[in-house]
Amino acid sequence: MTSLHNPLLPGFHPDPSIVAADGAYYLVNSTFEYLPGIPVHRSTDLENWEQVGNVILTPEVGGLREVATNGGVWAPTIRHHDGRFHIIVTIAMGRGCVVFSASDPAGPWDDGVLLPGIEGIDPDLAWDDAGTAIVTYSGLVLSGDGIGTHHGIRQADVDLATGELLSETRQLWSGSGFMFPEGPHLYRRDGFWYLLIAEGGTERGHGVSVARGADPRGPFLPGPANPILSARSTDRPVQNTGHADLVETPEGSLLVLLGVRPRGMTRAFSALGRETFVTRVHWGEDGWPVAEPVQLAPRPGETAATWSYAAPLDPAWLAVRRSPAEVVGAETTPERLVLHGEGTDMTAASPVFLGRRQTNQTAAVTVVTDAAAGVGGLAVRYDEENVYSLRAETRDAQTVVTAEARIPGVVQRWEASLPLGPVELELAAVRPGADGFGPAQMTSDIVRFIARSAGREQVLAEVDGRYLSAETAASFTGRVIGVFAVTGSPAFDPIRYRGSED
Ligand code: 6LW
Repeated sequence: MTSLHNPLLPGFHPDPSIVAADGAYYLVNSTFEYLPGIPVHRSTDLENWEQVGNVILTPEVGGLREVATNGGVWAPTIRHHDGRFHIIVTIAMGRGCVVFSASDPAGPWDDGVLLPGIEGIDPDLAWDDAGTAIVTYSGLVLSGDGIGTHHGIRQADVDLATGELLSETRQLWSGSGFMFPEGPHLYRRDGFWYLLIAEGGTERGHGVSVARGADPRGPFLPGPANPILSARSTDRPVQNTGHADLVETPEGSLLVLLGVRPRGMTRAFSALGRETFVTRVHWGEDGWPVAEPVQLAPRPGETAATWSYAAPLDPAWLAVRRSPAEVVGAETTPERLVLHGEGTDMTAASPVFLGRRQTNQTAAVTVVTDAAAGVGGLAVRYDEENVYSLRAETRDAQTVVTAEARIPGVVQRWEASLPLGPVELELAAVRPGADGFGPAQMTSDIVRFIARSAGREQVLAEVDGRYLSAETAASFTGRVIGVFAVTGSPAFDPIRYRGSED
C-alpha cells in the first residue's frame, strides 16, 4: 500500500463495508433497485480492486422485482467468522433484514436467512466470546404506523441459522445529537468494544462518531471528540463523508466510508452520487480513534474501456429490478448486444436497459446502433424520472435520433434526421463552459447529446448535468449509463467509455 487512491471505488458505490480475510480485502456496497445486488470487490494491496462477483443475482433472492425506487439493498456489512463470509443487509421495502453466507466472497452466496425480528436498517454483525452472533442496527422504522421514526442504535443476539432473535432488542446509543444515528459497526480492540456510527444524515452534515465499552452489549461511553470525522462546513473537495467501516492493515488502521465529489459553487452537485473513499485512523494514547480528513486523490490519467457483452457477463453490468441476463437477447455475441423491446422506455419500473456506473467526473460514452431492427438507444439514468437519453429509430427512410432530457414534471426533446444505416450515439459529461460567476458555472457538468452518421456529427442538445446529481435527483444512487430498447430488437456494438478527472 504505497498510495491510497480516493475515491477508492469511483462512481455509485455507497455504504462501503470491508473485511480482511484469506489474504485479501473484500469490499461491498449498496445497490438499491439495481441487479445484481451487492458488488464484491477484492484487493490485496488496497490500491487495485477487482470486482469478483455479486451477492444477489436474481430479483427473487432480493425481493426486488417490485421494490420502490431507492428502496432495496441498503448498507451491507461483510464479516468473516469460523471460515465463512457473512453479509448482513437491509433489503428496504423488500425482504427486510437478511444474512447471506459463502465460503468464497466471489460466490456462490446462499439465498439468505431472514431476520424478521430486526426492525431497522444498516445491520452489523459481530460475535461475542461465546460465539453468539450480535446484530447491531439503526432503529429506523420503514413500514407501518411509525414509518420514519427513529429508535437510535439498537442490538439483539441472533441465531444466524434460523434468523430467530435470542434476546430482546436493546437500545445502545442515540449518537451525539445529530440526526439519523445509523451505519453502526462493532469492533473489538485492546480490551474494548468500539461502536462506530454515522450521524448527521447522508448529506453535507454527515459524520462518523464513536463510543466504547467493555461489553459488546453495552453500556457504551461516547468518545471525547465526536464526530471523529466529518467534512461538514468545510470546503474540502470530498463532502458528505460518513458511514465508515474499520479495517486493520499491516500499515495501520483504515476507514472506508462514503463521500461525494460535488462540483459547482457554494451550492454544488455530485454527478456520480455517493462513492467509496478511504482514510487513515490513528489511536490516541487514551485509546480513542482519530481519523485523518479524507483527501481527494483520483487515479491519474484517462480511463478508456470497451464494455464487451461476452458471456458470462462482466459482474459490473447492471439492470433495474431484474438481472442483466434477463435483458440480454439470446442472439447476443461479445461484440453485438441484441435487446428485445417490450414497448416500454426508460420511464418503466423495469426498463429493457443494460448499463454500468459512470466513474469519472468527465466522461464520454459512445455506442453504435442500427435502428433498422428496432427502436432503442443510449441513456444515463438516476431513476425512472431522471434520465437523459438518445434514441434512434427508422422513420420515412431516415434514421431519426431523439435526444430527451427528463426530470420530474419536465420533458424536453430535440430531433435530428440522419441517413439510414448505423448511427453512433454519444452522451458526454463535460465541464461547464467558460470561467466566471454566472448560472453556467453553478453546476457539476454539462451533458452533451451527440449523434454521428455517414461522417456527419450533430450535437442535438447540451443540458445542465445538475439534474442528474445526487442532490437534485434526491437519490441514494448515482449515474448509470447504458443501452435500452423500446420496440423491436435493436443491436448495439460494444459501448466505449472514456473518462478523466479534468
Ligand atoms: C443507508 C443509511 C442511509 O442505509 O442511507 O441516509 C441508506 N442514510 O445509512 C442508503 O444508503
